[in-house]
Amino acid sequence: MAGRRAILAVIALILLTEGAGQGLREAASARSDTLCQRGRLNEFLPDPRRDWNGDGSLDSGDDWIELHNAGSTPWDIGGWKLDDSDAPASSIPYVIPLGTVLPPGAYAVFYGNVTGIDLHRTGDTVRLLTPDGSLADLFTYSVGPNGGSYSLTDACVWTMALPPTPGRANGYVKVYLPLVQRDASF
Ligand SMILES: [Ca+2]
Ligand SMILES: [Ca+2]
Ligand SMILES: [Ca+2]
Repeated sequence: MAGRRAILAVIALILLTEGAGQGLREAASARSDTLCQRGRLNEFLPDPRRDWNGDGSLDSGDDWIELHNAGSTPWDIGGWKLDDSDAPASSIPYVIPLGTVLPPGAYAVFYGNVTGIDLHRTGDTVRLLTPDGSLADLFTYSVGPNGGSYSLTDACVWTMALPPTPGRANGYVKVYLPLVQRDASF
């Protein structure tokens, strides 16, 4: 064959979240359908290994918490609060600015440099509180995800098995590998 060279492949690696229910490293808590179908904690990253907030430094400011409006109506999160463990020495809750509204299907990410919340690397509790301080959602973890995030799957189960996706749907993303030209003789 001329040149004995061939374009071997364009590989579209598409891993879909539908399979996320299998092989989870941690399925810490299944949650009620009611909670999963409305506004909720959706993902968080407690042990950053990169400059997630893009401010040029790597520190606890790169922790982040993601909220998601899984409901069908706008979610006014102004006045709602984010916090870590409610232990006495804990930081005070972060109050989401008034006027913050998440449309249906939207995501919002709150970084540690804004919230002042430094989630513990090896274990902590992430809490979402209503404006009156009532507990709306929480997740407690005892194993650090080593630079990764805890994500809520489509099956509404927390897992460490998915890559971090701040501001986007949880799950694997489409990765298109470049054209590869190789000598077909080997
Ligand atoms: Ca940073
Ligand atoms: Ca942290
Ligand atoms: Ca996400």
